[in-house]
Amino acid sequence: MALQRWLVVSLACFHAAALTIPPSCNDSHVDLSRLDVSMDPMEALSILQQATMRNLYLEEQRSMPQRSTCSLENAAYREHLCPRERKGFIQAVQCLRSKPSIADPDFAKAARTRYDDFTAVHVNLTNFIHGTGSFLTWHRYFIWSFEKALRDECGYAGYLPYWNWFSHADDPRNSPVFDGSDTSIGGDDAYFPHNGSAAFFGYVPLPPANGGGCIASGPFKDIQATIGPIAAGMSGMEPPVASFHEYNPHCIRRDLSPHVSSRFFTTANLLNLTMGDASKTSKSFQDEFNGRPQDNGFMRLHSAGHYTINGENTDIYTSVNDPAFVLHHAMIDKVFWMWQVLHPAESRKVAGTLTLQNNPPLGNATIYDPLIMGVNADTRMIHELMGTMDGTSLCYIYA
Ligand SMILES: [Cu+2]
Repeated sequence: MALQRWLVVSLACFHAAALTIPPSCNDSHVDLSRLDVSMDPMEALSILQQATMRNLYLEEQRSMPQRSTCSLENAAYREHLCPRERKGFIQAVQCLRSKPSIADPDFAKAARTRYDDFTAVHVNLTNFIHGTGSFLTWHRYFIWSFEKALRDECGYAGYLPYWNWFSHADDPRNSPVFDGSDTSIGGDDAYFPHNGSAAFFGYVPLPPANGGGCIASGPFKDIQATIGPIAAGMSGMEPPVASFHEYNPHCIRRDLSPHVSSRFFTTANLLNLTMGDASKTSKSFQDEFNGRPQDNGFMRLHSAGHYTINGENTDIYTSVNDPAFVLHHAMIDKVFWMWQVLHPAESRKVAGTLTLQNNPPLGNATIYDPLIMGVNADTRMIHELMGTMDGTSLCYIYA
């Protein structure tokens, strides 16, 4: 039944992208020994996806019929969207950007729209949700809340798409995500001369690419944000605001660059995270995902996404202002989900501190720490966001 449903969902839009990731739920075997650092990362991702689905299927067979209300039969699928579906997603994001903020002005004085309510909670909590034990679960809950708002408040019938980093890693400008077409989230085609970006708070200098200007194409052409910038790493950006409560209309800049994506969106990095040394423990997985700035600016996949897009994405506080944020973090969540399913013994553990760079030192995170979403969703504990099919509000998987 689960296999049948997968086919129905995948074929509904009849797009080739989904068909390249076949369901392997009841295949007899997924040969993980085929994984090799020399293979194309898209192929490696496909094999990992098949192995993940097979594990979920086998787990479901073992635990039936006691399983929670969430199953492969009724779980939401976040998948590649065909152009028509992408338009639906884009229209819903635009809808959220047109609705008034409902946040308390004491919390989000510069917010004007429902979209800004999401930026605001990310900004206010930045020092407690990055480089911390809550990083992966907080951002999982964040994009889920965003997806829920699109569906409940803007009539979106689908689920979140994700930016597949490994497609067009050598040429992100021509990715369907960023190619400037009306089914993309826009490009970076307004050239703006600048001196590049300084990643990791200045540790890692990056060269400029060919964009850098405001979004000048696609459905988010000329959009403005009102919160920030606060700590942008790209040169020439508007000066930082004195306070994140300061109302500061400014455009969303990008400078799509293969410099980082071609170096870090590799098969070796994907396999290290999901099956290699970094996959062994919850701590090593999170450390590797977040990067090791002390190690010659080794970025890994989270930071690599932000510094492939550049512009507003170089601001750890206000990167949410760019609609690309949610697509990037959906891909992070997909890799997190795959790792969890493939490493069940470690998948429910949390590692890390409570503050960015442990400053101020407030101790280690536990699974009972709160994940705060402001007006966007109820406060939950970390352990409630650990599984995407655990019978909490979450009930989704990735295709
Ligand atoms: Cu973040």
